[in-house]
Amino acid sequence: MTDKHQTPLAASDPEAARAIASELSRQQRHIELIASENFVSQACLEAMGSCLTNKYAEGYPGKRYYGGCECVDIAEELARERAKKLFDAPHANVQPHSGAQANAAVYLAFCKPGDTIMGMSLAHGGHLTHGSPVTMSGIYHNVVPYGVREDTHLIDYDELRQKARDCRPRLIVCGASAYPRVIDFAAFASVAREVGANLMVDMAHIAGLVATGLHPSPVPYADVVTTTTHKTLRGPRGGMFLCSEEHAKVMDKALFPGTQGGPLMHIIAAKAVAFGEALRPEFKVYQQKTLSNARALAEGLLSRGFRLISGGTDNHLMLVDLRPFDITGKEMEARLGECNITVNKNAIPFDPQKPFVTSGLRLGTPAMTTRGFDESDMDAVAELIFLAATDFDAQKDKIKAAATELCAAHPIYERR
Ligand code: DSN
Repeated sequence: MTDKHQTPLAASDPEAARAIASELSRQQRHIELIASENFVSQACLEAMGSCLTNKYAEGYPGKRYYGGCECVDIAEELARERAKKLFDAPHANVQPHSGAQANAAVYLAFCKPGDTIMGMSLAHGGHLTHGSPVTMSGIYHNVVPYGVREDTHLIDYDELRQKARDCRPRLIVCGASAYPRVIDFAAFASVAREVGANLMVDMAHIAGLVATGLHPSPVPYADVVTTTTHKTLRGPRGGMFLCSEEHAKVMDKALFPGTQGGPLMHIIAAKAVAFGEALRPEFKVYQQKTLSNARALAEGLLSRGFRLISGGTDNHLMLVDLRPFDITGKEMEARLGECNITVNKNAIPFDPQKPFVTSGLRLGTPAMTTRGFDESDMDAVAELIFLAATDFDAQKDKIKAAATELCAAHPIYERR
């Protein structure tokens, strides 16, 4: 091996090293309220940066298309077995590179081009890969969306059933990326059974809550459950699916070779590490704090005059309707970003604004709970958001200083 090949990053490629160092510094100095983000453990980071990235391992443990897979087989078996235990699932596949890839495999396994699928409308809190016309799911299938009720902002289970009776879908997709309430998986399963559809649940946002019993599990109800591994589950960026033994073979084939090639063995090792962490009692305590912090943030916002979609939250996220303050999601995202508070603008149900402007913000507590924020910190964050909405020009320096101070009190990835 040449000397150059063994040179540390900072010396070998200062430009790339600087980008990474800058991002580390940004993460340390900013309050992260993007509901789908989190901070992985040092152990998980280490696994991701390991030599397992060098290994081709197409196939599955014990049945690979390459030699030399005996060590990565151990890592994948660990991840699979821990995932099964965590979610009490008969079969787990930890190879999806992302949630979108896991979902693509389900469409390939259960649907043909032109089949009808139902998914939650993106405009009501659904996900792109649940039938949006700009994705494969929407391009290849006839999509009938369902949504939330205008008066309660809760999933309209009556509408779902009526539409399913009318369109007889091949697959019903359940799951959301901006829905703050508990999802009734039994109701979805009952509709799917009635109309002879398969049911896929994408639990990406709430997987950590499901793993710890703080949200009902979709596993007993769905033909396939998909998820990402990096949101509330706090693992590496990636995906996974769970299913019964009955669907295991067709689903595994739909993932590889159906939609993916070589698995990312370093990421799979990191999934094993994260699932191991999630099996420990302290992970449940973390998830409980994520929920109490979400409630504290919601109450802090409501008491300062913000409106929340559905009136509050049962999970780790909330959707803020900014219209009482006469400001758009786009503007609030920019104002908060200027003050070291990272959020994403988000359409609210029946939003009069365009998707790139929006009337809402989506806020979540998984990341800052990992950093050790408590309920009083969340109330302080609510106050900063209020100041940004009402008195930005006069208060922006004060907001930024307060956000920086809160971050400094809860350090992350500092060398000891
Ligand atoms: N983009 C993710 C989110 O932010 O919710 C979903 O995949």
